[in-house]
Amino acid sequence: MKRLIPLLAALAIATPLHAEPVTPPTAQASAMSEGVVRKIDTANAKITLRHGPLTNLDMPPMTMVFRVQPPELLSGIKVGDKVKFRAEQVDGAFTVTAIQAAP
Ligand SMILES: [Cu+2]
Repeated sequence: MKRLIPLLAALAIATPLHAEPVTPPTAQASAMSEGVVRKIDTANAKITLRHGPLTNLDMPPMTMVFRVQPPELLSGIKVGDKVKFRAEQVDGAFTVTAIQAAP
């Protein structure tokens, strides 16, 4: 009986804690950033967004003007919309290359 005690203690220590579920990162989610439309300049294909962190551009949250390419992306977007968008640097200019109103 005396010899059982160390064995039980070892078993108790060896009992695994339940594993954390591993959530694979979604490529789509990491590529799109969040923002709010502050201003739209259709004539010049520009949009002012208050945006969250842009991980792909290493940019902190701020309000700034982006070029929009193609300009047709602006149709269906209006001031005040919460949006998900993709920003890239195109010819040195920060450019929105995809945008959609977020629910
Ligand atoms: Cu910015």
